[in-house]
Order: sequence, then C-alpha cells, then structure tokens
Amino acid sequence: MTVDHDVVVIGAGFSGLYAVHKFRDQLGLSVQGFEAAGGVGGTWWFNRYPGARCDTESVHYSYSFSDELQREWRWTEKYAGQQEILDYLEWAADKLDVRRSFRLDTRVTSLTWDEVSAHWTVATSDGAECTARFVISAVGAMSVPKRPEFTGIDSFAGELYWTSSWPDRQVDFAGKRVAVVGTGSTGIQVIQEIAPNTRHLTVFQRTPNYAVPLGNGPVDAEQQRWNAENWKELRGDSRERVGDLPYDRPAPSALAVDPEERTRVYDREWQHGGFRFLTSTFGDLMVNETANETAASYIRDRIRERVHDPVTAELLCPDDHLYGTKRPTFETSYYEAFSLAHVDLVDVRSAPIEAITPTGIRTTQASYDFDAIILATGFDAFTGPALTFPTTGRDGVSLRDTWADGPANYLGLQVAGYPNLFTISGPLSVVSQTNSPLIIEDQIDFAADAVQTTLSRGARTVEATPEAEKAWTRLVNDVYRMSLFAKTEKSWYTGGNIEGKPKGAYVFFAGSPLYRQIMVQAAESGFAGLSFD
Ligand code: N01
Repeated sequence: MTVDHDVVVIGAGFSGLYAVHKFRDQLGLSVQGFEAAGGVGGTWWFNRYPGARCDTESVHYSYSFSDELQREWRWTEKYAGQQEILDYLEWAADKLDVRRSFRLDTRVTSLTWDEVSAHWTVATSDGAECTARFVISAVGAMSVPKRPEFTGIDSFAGELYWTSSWPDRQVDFAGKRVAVVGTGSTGIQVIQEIAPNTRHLTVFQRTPNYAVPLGNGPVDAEQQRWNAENWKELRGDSRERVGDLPYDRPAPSALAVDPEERTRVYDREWQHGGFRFLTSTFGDLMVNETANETAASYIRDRIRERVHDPVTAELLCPDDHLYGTKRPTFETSYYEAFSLAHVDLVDVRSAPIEAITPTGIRTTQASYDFDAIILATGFDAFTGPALTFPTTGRDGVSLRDTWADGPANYLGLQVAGYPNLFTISGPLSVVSQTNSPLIIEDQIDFAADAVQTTLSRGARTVEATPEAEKAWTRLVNDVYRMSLFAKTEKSWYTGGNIEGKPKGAYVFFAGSPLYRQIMVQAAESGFAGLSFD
C-alpha cells in the first residue's frame, strides 16, 4: 500500500517549523504538518496575555541552525515580548518556506499504528485521515491548560480569561474589578502589567514564588551587530553550559565563602537580572539545601525591601519550597504592584478557592465580586499534550494505558511499542531545565538521524528497545530522587500540580550538556537503544 507522506509533523511552534525544514529540505522526504491554531508560532501564538514575554534572553532563545537566520534577525529588546517572538517565528517560517507544508486550523484527533503496513494513520479535526511512515510530535510541553480544582468556572457572568488562550484583541481593564488566580511565571507577568490599569485588582495566591529581576532593556544597534557577528561562539558556549545559556560559570559553593562575599556575588547577579542569579552565582544551589537557603533568604530580604506592608510582604515570601525547585520566575514591577492602594493579595493557601460563582470567586472564608477573572493556573505539562488525543501503538495498546503509572521512554523521545514516533519536548527529557530552542533542535536532529538510519538500512521501523527504555526511565527517576527537586512535589516538574496525575520524575534533572552527550553517544554507537526492523 502507498503511504501518503513520509513524515507527519504535529504542531507549528519552534519544534514543528524546524522539523518540517529538517525532514523536507535536508532529508528530502515528503512532509505534512498539522497545526491546531490559525497560524504558526505554537506557544507564542496562544499565549497573548498582557505582559507575555520570554524570560530567556532573545539572542539565546532563538534558532541556532541557520547562519542566515542568525545574521539577519535583530532583537529589539533583551527579553522579547510575545509579539516580537511571534514576528520572529513567522519570519523564520517564511524564510524556510515551511508554511506551505502545514494545514492550519487542523487538530490531530488520533494516531493509530498499522502493524501490517508499518505506518501511522493520522485522523484530523476536519474529518480527514492520512497515513505516514514517521510521526514527529511537536505539540510542546505546555500546550494543555490545567483546569483548576474548584468548580463553577463556566458559571461566571463576567469576562473570563485563560492566559493560555488569550483573545487576539486588546482587552481593556480600566474601571473594572479584576481577579488574577495564580502567581507562577504567567500570573506574575500579567499582574505587573495590568495592575496600574484596573479599578481594583485582587490577586489570589496559593504559593508565593521566588521572583528575581528580569533586567530587560533595549538592544542597541552595536549590540545587535555584535550578536550577529558572534553567534557561532555564543551558541557553541551555550551548548556546553547547564541551562544552555552562555553565562559565566558559578563559584563552586555558597558555603565556601564568607557572608560578605556571598552577598556581593548575589548582588552582582541580581543587578544583571534573569537566569544568571541561578547559573552564575554558586554551583551548589541545586544540590545542597543549606546553600540553597542562602539564595532563598537573599531573595526574601529583597521582597521585604520592596513591599511596603509587612503582612503582605511576608505573604509574598516563599517558605514551603527550595529556590529553583519550582520553575524560577522573573519580574520587573511585580512587588511594587502590591503597594498600590487598589491591589489586594488574598492568601488561598489558608482559605482555598471553593468555586467560581456567577458574580465572582468564593473561598472557604469569603466571597468576592468581579467584572473579570483571569486564570493563570498553569498547564498539564509534558504528558498532557501527548495524551490529548488517543495514540494507539502495537497490539492496539494506548499511550494513556502505557503511561498510566507515569511516563516511560528512551531519551524522552521514543516509547517502546510506538515505532516511528518521536516526541519532541516530551516527558523525561531535559526540556524545562534548559533554553528550549537549542535542545529542540538537537532532539529533532537526533530523530532525523534515526529516521535516516532506518531508511539507509532498508528497515521499516525504528523503535526504542524495552531495555533502553527501562534503563533511561530508571536513570531519570534515580537522578530525580537524589536531587533537591524531589523535595518539592507540588510542581509541574513532577506532575504535582494536577490532581490524579502520577507523581514523580517528568524531567531529566542532570542538565542539558549531559543529556546532549548521551544523545550524541547513542547516535555514534549506531543507536544501540533503538531497534530497526
Ligand atoms: O503556571 P504555574 P504558569 N487555586 O504552574 C496556581 C512557562 N512560562 O503558567 O503553586 C489557587 O507555574 C498555582 O499555585 P500553586 C514557564 O516554564 C514561561 O505561570 O500550585 N491557585 C500557581 O501559582 C512556567 O513555569 C514564560 O500553589 C492555583 C499558578 O496557579 C510555565 O510556563 C512565561 C490553583 C500556576 O503556575 C508555567 O507557568 C510564562 C488553585 N486551584 C510561563 N491551581 C516565559 O517567560 C493552580 N494555581 C518564557
């Protein structure tokens, strides 16, 4: 039987755009892409909420595979806003001429493996079906919003907004009583942006976060030129560092220096802003609890300095998890927002939200009326996107059943029993601990090498061996259990933010350089962890 396409790519974000380019233009295969949205951009298409911005520096949070893309694009801000990143991805899609390979407004609704003909049948929301030998799932790690535990969301009579599917229009909050639920990266960005422009803003906080200054600013022409000329060195350096950012290496230990020197180092990186506070201060922050506490208490002191009301300041100081064990957050004027007379902070750890009502929000202690409610309550990360539609592998087994007790796979990329399927940004990879565009490129290059090897060997399938899957899953879980991350169960890193989701390791916490090295060795060894039949 003839198969319609060599490769189907699901998603047109950073991963999907590069995957089409890689498989179509570099491997010369026929490729069909599907994208649920009305345009390319992935997460940067959907997350249009006020204040949406990338907290990784733009010059690093961008493609590295193309000399032309690197030299021609000029970032105007150190940390680009949503619109500029979307512009970049649209521009890159045009440069690579990949738009023509995508069907937009078309959601994949199921993937079914056909054992006899060794292909995937891909069903889509327009009622069509096609077949493909290989599938690259590029659906992102955080494209499925978490539905909060409280009831009544659909009963609210005012304006209800989910940050992850913000309408494509200006929303005016002037003169309105607004609620924001959630104080993760997204909530913090929304709150600081809209706070001055509301009649009244109520922030519902369950867990305070350690937010470090972002340090944003314009990029001048000279810096833009330097970035364009030095991109190879920058990207090369990035790939050798934990986090894939070319920042100064940290001093070995926060505990090996006296308190004055420690504060001097923290002050220095606080001034720089962004991830440097984690990457370039002390190397033991994420392995030693006492060292971690020195950073945590430094941040708490800065919060207390910036929030006028001492009771509010204490509520904003994190006390239930170690710094960095939940995804670090960044801010510009977040803490100042709480000193505005019309901004209130409601602690919903002591009095949880019970329901959204037709007029507002009810906690176990009080009811509040609002004109607009913004839900910044996070995502069902990693496995959520992969499980939004049924995937049926060998012997009619579903991926949902295979992962019933938690994800298992090889290198985050292939699941035994699901041949010819590659999950970019899937669970058990280093995604979330690193600068996504770089690791995404490396994952796609790995998948492309594996596909090319399949074809050159005259094989029909490539699939993780059960042994390789078992060994990788065990390694990821062992690293997790030994790490400080295991001490913070309530996080999207561990499935702990979603009721009923299996808890444990969803991320390889040993860092991107090691992950990359393991991928390179696997490929150089002739893909010992994969079977080709
Ligand atoms: O989601 P989150 P996010 N009642 O899960 C609260 C990336 N990102 O969208 O912590 C009350 O971090 C929840 O409280 P708690 C980035 O990787 C990147 O903010 O569970 N509150 C928490 O405060 C980031 O980490 C950028 O106690 C409830 C919040 O909702 C990831 O996306 C920008 C609740 C969810 O925070 C996710 O961030 C934005 C309930 N029932 C996001 N349920 C960049 O700059 C949940 N919450 C690149």
